[in-house]
Order: sequence, then structure tokens, then C-alpha cells
Amino acid sequence: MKITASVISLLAAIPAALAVWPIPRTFKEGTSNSQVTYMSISVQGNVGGVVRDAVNRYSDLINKESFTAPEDWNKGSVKTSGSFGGLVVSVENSSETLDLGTDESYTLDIPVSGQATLKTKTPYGALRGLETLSQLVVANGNGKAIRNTPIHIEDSPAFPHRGLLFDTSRNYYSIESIKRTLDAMSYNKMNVFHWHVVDAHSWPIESKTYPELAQKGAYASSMQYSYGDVKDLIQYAKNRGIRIIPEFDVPGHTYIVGQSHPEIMSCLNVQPGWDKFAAEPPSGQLNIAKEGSIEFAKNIYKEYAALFPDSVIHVGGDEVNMHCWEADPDVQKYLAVNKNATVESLLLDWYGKLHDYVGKDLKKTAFTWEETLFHHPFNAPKDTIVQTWIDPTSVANTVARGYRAVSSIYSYMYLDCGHGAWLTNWDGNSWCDPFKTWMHVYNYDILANITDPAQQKLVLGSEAAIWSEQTDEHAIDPRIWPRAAAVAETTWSGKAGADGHVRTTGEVASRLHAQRYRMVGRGINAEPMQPLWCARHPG
Ligand code: CP6
Repeated sequence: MKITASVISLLAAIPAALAVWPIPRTFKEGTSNSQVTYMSISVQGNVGGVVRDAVNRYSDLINKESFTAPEDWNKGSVKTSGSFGGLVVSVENSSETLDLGTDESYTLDIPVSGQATLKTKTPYGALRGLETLSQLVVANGNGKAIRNTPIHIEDSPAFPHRGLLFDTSRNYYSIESIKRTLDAMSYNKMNVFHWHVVDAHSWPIESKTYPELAQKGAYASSMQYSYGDVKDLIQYAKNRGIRIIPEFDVPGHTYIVGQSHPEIMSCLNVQPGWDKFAAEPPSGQLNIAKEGSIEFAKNIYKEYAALFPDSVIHVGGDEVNMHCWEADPDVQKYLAVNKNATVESLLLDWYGKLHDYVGKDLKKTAFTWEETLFHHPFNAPKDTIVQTWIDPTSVANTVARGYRAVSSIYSYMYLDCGHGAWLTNWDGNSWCDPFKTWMHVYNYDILANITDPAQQKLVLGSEAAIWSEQTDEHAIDPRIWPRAAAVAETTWSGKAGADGHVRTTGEVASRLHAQRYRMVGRGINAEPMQPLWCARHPG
């Protein structure tokens, strides 16, 4: 259903009291409370495994969960005047294709008494609506209730790409901890798990083309993702409406490839003096003067493009170091023979071959770090998606050049570090402070300085990033949550409500506080935001 202007103004007149995170784009609440004796969910028509799995999951969750937001702990039971009569879900199109732009909209109607309805276009809209429903059910004395009925919600995401970058190279993560993170993402309606699978430090994924990569590059034989593990994770994510976009970072950040393929590497493990050649130790980049390096990259992308079904694949391109290649004897030989070539032209040719192969042969959309375009004059194919992280003006610059942008500006969205506070390590090297508040993350404005509606449409969304130099599976929950939930709301709900009012951190704090407690109740060890006292004494 198209939301007309008059509906929007009607819905917007109601204050944002609904305790749902991220807040639905438009909603209307009443003043009654409805008893929920048992959450029964039925489905109209034919649906596939994604909806069936979600219906089972949410029936279980809602029937087992007993949640009261801290703000309401001392308020006692509410009087109910109606009774929830079960939910009927209807999905217009049962196709389970999940990709960039898959419709996630839903309309949820909960009367004071009787049957509630959830209507969606796709299975993924049903997942989002069920999550919303689960957040509306609260404990009420010995039972449960939905407050402020009747409720009418018309919801859809402001941005199609709402992600989390997850780095499994610096430290290893168990499948269980990745699944827990996918669960937490679904509680926040996030839909992209950007899996930064490999990096300089370890190669934790099985390769059938080059088995030696994981044999020599995983931290341990038990610290590897097999094809079976990967397929299981892809299905687990899909059941939660989450796309997995893998990244096999090239040509930089590849030291570990040199453990089994030193012949295609440059500046491998230089020390002392690694800092001239790499952003962090150990140094090593694919040798762009060698035919074998582009063959290697193509074979890697060929293999994993087949394993990962998403239409988008991340081709890396961050933090390449020109000194590394300038110092390489093969590069120097190449430049001596090819008088018109430079290190930069070699790199641009290399990118050209990789992007051509990924686009034309593998038929995938390339996703690349901003340096590929902004630090090197690479003329990327126009359908390339650019991930910005360095310069807050890069999003605007990307869309001005006609490319689609995903934003992970480090000063706002890197959850591991990058708030400008650089610390000194025990060895004198710099290291960064992980701390930035959820409020700082929330205040990021992805559309800053982009006024042209055509350019605004090229902004696909944001990704929070949890690089893992300083985290592992034991530390991630509080490092990611609730701060990534701030990115979830600014990308699902946008910065402003339907009435145009830009939400402030003060207005959303108690709702995020409730979401944090909800997540803890669901097994996610999200970090506390404030003393509980504050929730009891709002304002
Ligand atoms: N690893 C890779 C990293 C970072 C990047 N790429 C990174 C850089 C600066 C900060 C945090 C992380 N650890 N492969 C940059 C995209 Cl502050």
C-alpha cells in the first residue's frame, strides 16, 4: 500500500511512544491495553522456509520472553480491556530472493480485541513485522500484554543497506558467535553482514582452489570455516533477512597469502621498518607486476562468487601502499622495460582486470573501498558500490560522481577504534581507543550536503564496522551493541520522523535503553548505557 500524504500527517500527529527499535516510519497508537494469553501466529497462503522458520522462531520467542522495559519496572500491571486473538500473516509474493533492494515493508494492525494482521509484499517484510510485534509484547503481572492498542504501523526502511562489517582474520570467531551476532542484527532489522573474511593475519576459510591458503594461513585447523559452515551461515542469515557479502581483501592486507604463495608477493614481512610498507604489521601486498597475482585474485573471486549467492561481492582495495611496490625488484624491472608505465598505472590496470572479471565474467557487482576511486584515479564501472570510511565528505563525492555509496566513516561508525584518540602501545606504536558513544554514532548524518534527490537515491546506507585487532568472540557483544543499533535506527528509520522532526539522542535514549535490556534478555551481552536509576527518573 502506498502511504499517502494525508495518512502520513495523521500518523505523525501521534508522539513517538512506541517502544520499538528501530522506530517504525509511521504508526498510530490507541489508549487501550490488550491481554496476550498465547502468541499464535498463522500464515495465509503458500510460503517457503524463510517465513515458516520465522513464524516458529517468533512464536517461541514471544511465548518464552518476559520483557518489561526498565522504565516500567515499578509501574505495576496495566488493566487490559481487550484480548489479542492471534496474528495472521499474509505475504503477497512468496519468492525468497534476497538482494539489494528486496522489499522489506510491512503493515501491522493490532486491534484492541481479536485478530491482528501482518501484511507484506515479501517474506522479508514478514520478518521485520514479526520483530516489531515481538517488541510490542511486554510482561504484565503473571501474563503479557500489548499496550496502547489499537496499533496501526506502516513501516519500510529508509535505506536498503544496513550493515555490520565483521573481521574474522585478526582474531577467530566461532560459528556460534557469528550466529549470535546475526540474531542481534535481526533484532535491529539490519540486513547486511559484510564478512571481511581474510586479511593479513589469518586465512580462516577453506579454499578448494588453493587448499594451502587455510592449511598455512588459519590460526589452527579448528579455526577454519569449511564450505559446510559457510553454507550454514548463509542460510542462517537468510532466515533472518540478512545478506552475507564476503570480502577477500586485495591487493593490500595480504601478508598471509605469502605463507603459501611468496612468489606473487611484494614487501613480504619487512621488519624492522614494516611501517613504511603497511598500515599495520605484517607487511605484504600482492605483486601487481606479476601475472600470477591477478590470476590468483581472479581464481579466488571465481571460487567464492560461486559459494556466496549475493549479487554483490567486496573486492577490497583499501590502504594499498605504493612504497611497497616501488621497492619491489619485479616492479622496478617492469618499469625499466615499460617506459610509459608507473606504479600507479600498474595498479589501475590491475584494478581494471579485476573489476572487469568480477563484473563481466562472474556477473557480480563490485563493492570497493573509497581509496580505489579517491586515492587512485580508477575509472571504476558505473555500477560499482563504493564504501567510504576515511573522509566524511566522501559519501557526497561518491554520489556526485554517479556511484552508489555505503558509508562506514571511521570517526562515527568504527566500533573497534577511530575516535581520534590515538594511544601509544607498549612498543611505541600507535593504537587506537575503541571508545565512542552511541550518541556520537547516532548523530552521524549520511545525507549531509547531498540535496539532489537523484544523488540521495545513490546513498544505499551505512555499515558499522567491528575490526577485530582488539576483539574476539569473547568481547564482541558489548563492543558492538548497543552502538550498532544506533546505525540500525538511522538507516531503517532515517534521521527524521514522518513529520520531518529530526530525532535527538535525548528523545530516543529510553527506547534504546529498553532495546539494550531486550537484547540482554535474548542472550546478547550488550553494554549498559547508563545507571538504571536514570531509567526510573526520566528527564
Ligand atoms: N583493516 C583493513 C583495518 C582497517 C581498514 N582495513 C582500519 C583502518 C583504520 C582504523 C580501523 C580499521 N584494520 N583491512 C580500513 C578500511 Cl581506525
